[in-house]
Amino acid sequence: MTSVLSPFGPVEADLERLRQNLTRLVSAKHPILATAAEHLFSAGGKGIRPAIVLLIARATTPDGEITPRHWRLAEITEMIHTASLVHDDVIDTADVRRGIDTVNTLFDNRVAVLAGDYLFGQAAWYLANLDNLEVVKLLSKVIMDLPEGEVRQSLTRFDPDVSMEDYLAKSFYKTASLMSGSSKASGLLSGVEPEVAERLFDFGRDLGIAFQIVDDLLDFTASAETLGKPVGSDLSQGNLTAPVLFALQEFPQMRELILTELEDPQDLKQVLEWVYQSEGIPRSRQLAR
Ligand code: GRG
Repeated sequence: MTSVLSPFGPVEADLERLRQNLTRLVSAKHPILATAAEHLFSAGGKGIRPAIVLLIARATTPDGEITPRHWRLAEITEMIHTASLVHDDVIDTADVRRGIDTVNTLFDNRVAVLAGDYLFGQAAWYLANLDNLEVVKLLSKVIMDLPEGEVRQSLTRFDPDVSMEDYLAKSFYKTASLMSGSSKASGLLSGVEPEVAERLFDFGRDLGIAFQIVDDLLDFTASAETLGKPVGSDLSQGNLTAPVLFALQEFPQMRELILTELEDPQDLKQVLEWVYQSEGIPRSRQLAR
């Protein structure tokens, strides 16, 4: 539903068209590969990344129009994002994504890895066809950044010595790189001045970091219905998310608890809840602090 307060209001109908286009663009010949590659598109997703591309197009083209090349960039951006989700679910052995079965659950890990590869290849194909070398370089760098972020997350699980700098770097690679790269690319396709293109990159980067922090908080506080996946899945895997980083800075016992104290030190959600409880902070106020 379109809300007057939604920042996506001006592109809400465009996003619907984009979702239909994405399914049509999958041209894998083998039916299993085609079904697997389309699977997450069928559940939609919030479409934040393509919405940003389309909004920047409207703000930077002379008549506020979305050109065919901006459309294609929005589709490429969502393909890259979806490919990374498909691979991420294999790494995390996740069952549910966007409220439906993950590709690895619907088929198996082999098909999911190949479907993610297919989507990355398809994104590269359409990217090359945009015929803009600077945009190709920008988004190729994004595709390199995604595993950079994932490996940083994987290798720091349950590590209470992770710093805020580590957290911000990981969040940039994993989440903000795609938002910054595609924001700048949208401006470049409109022919904006280099200085404006850099500001668009900064905008996407800051938005991406903020988005990751909110995503981390929701993993601790939301409900499974609103999240489209189980709550606490990041914490139960030992990811050092924003509320953990905050508690590590605020409460000295947090570090010790992660290392030793709890019966099951592998569940950071339990550790966090225990610390908030011992500090006398009711659940309703945990977010407000
Ligand atoms: C590039 C080969 C290659 C591998 C990718 C697995 C991996 C390496 C990267 C994972 C990157 C990842 C999954 C980051 C998570 C970012 C994030 C906050 C996702 C959730 O975004 P939403 O909430 O999702 O916008 P929807 O479903 O709404 O699109």
